[in-house]
Amino acid sequence: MINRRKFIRASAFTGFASLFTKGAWSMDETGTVKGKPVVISTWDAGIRANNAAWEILGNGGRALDAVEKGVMQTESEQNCCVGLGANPDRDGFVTLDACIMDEFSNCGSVAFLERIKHPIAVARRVMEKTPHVMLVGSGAQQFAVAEGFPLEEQKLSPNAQKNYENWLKTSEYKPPAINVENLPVVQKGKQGHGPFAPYKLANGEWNHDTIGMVAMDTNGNFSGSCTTSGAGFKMRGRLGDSPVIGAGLFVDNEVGACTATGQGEDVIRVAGSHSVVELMRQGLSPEVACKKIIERIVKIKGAKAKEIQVAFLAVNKKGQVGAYSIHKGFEYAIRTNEMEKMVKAKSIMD
Ligand code: SD4
Repeated sequence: MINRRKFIRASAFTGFASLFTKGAWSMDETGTVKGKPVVISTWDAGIRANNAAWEILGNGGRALDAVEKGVMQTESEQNCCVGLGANPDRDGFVTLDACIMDEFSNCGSVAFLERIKHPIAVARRVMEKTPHVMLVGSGAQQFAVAEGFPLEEQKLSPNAQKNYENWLKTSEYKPPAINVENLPVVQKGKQGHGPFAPYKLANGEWNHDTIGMVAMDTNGNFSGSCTTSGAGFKMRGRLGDSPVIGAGLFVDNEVGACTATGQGEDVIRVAGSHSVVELMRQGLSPEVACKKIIERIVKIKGAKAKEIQVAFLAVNKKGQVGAYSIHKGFEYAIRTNEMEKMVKAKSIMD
């Protein structure tokens, strides 16, 4: 992940200095973007991922190919939020989860996968070459190697090494809070409370560890992908929502697609992305559907909702795009024929 300062500097060079300015782009008040194709993805790494996806979508290609290629870009970025350069689990190992889903409701997933650079590509092979949906752990790795994916060296990136050493100083045996920069307790610089301990990375960034991407191609077909290193310093063997079809990602070609980011345990609890798509099927706009499921999580969590971040990002068949999060701070990247932007999502809490 690049931080905000670096991102704004980079965007000035690439001619996208007005990425956050209102009204400079063509999305109407219902969130409808003009024309197809469209690709959206979570957090600021999404800008570069969307560009990679656009090489396919912009040439009339299939959404499935675009969402695979798009997030492979992020998986390749060392020092980023996703892939082998990301933060390890509490035992010091990077374990990766990913899933992919196409317009025919085919889906594939890998979880607890080690030493493989592109888990999303392995997830696609699971979808296309096996009778199964999910492969995990050593079995997933064995399958990847048999499919010709190189087994990479087991070594932390320099950034992850620093983050891990920093975390080891306290090494609290609690799941860290994911994407929580706006929590008041964090802003005061105090230790978190409750079951989740907010933390800052060694480089001063907050912990985003995931990219979710959904796209509609020129034929109006949807696909989605989601790939993650999971929560940094998680318990060994922990899986979040990202590799779980229906939680971190869901696609229904008649309706649209949704992806999630944030505290995976709480996305799984409400079958998050599937629930958003089902509300869109009933006629709710993507933004309202995302909001309703965020509200459901907040209701379930009660006072503890203050301690977690969850966000959903969705697109429907009309080309409407929407997102919602528990806390302020969630943003997503969008690319269409007419624009390339970061958008700040609405939230329930500050
Ligand atoms: C997880 N949902 O493993 C992921 C984490 C995430 O930005 O979204 N981080 O729970």
